[in-house]
Amino acid sequence: MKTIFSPAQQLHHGAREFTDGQWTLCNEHPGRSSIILAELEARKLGDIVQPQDWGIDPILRVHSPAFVEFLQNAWTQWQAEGRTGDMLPSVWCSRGMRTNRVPESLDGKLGYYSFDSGTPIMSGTWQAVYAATQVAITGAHQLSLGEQGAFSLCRPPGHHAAVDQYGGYCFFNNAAIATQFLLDSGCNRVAILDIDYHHGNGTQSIFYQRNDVYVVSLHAHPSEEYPFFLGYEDERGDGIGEGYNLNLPMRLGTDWALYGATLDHALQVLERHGTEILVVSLGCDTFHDDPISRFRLTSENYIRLGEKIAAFQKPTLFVLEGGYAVDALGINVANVLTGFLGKR
Ligand code: Q9C
Ligand code: ZN
Repeated sequence: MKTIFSPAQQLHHGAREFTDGQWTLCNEHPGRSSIILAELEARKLGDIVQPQDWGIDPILRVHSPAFVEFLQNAWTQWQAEGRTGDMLPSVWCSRGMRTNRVPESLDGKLGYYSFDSGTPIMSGTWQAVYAATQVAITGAHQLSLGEQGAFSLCRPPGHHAAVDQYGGYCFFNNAAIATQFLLDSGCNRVAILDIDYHHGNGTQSIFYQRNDVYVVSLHAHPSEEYPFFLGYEDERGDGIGEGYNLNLPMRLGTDWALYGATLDHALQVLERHGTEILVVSLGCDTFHDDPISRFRLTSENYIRLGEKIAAFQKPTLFVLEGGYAVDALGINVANVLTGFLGKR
């Protein structure tokens, strides 16, 4: 099974995010991919290859042209204004405000196109987020060629990114772009299984009114955890998409006993739906030692998790999302893939 990775993804390295009233070092940084790559190489889990360049069109199948153009030009415009720090928003369009006007000012645009203060744009962001989409698409292409599995080692992650909004360390929704690419390649009954600790609000919103992609997400309950404003159990899809979205939120402190059982349930639902191809938004921030999360999975649990997904017996694309306990991240991600490969 191939891992796809582009060194250009490392060009995104934001300095700080805003947490607890303080500037803290970004949790989402290049060291995350480096440690995963090192562990995959040490375990000889398959070739690590660079992505092909599929251009911008597959991105535009998911994201709006204005949003893509904003991300492409934001840093250049920021520099032209003589500003030197990372770009971070500090005001957003909220209830009662004008949500349909794009301001001319860069600070206004930042607030218009984003939803949190943890996701800086800097000099290498565009190159990295573009590369991450190509990594995701190349993984999807592997499946369309008939491969049974592929791992798109994406960073920055993607599942919080919506059609025209970024946040939660995510800019382009890599998993959604890969999924759309599979549909456009003639695949049917593609499902997304999101097992990042956080609800994939972006993925949900992209497919919410559609019946061509079934989206199932296991995550910390949004009443207690980021992103707070989406991911509740009563969100089941809208219009023709009704019944094509399933949220399985769990309380803080959840361990493998509940998590494993919930994953079994999710896979049963996907089986009943008739899923033919699976895109897994893989976050290892469900780990007990994750610095920003409060689930209690162990490194060993990730092997079992990979085995469960293997037992589902569908071609599977893993797309990397979160996971911030960097010392254990390589082991945890490699454990998922080891469990998956061992039971194929
Ligand atoms: N300092 C993923 O796991 N927390 N994203 C923001 C601001 C955001 C996590 C707090 C957590 C996002 C892909
Ligand atoms: Zn996460």
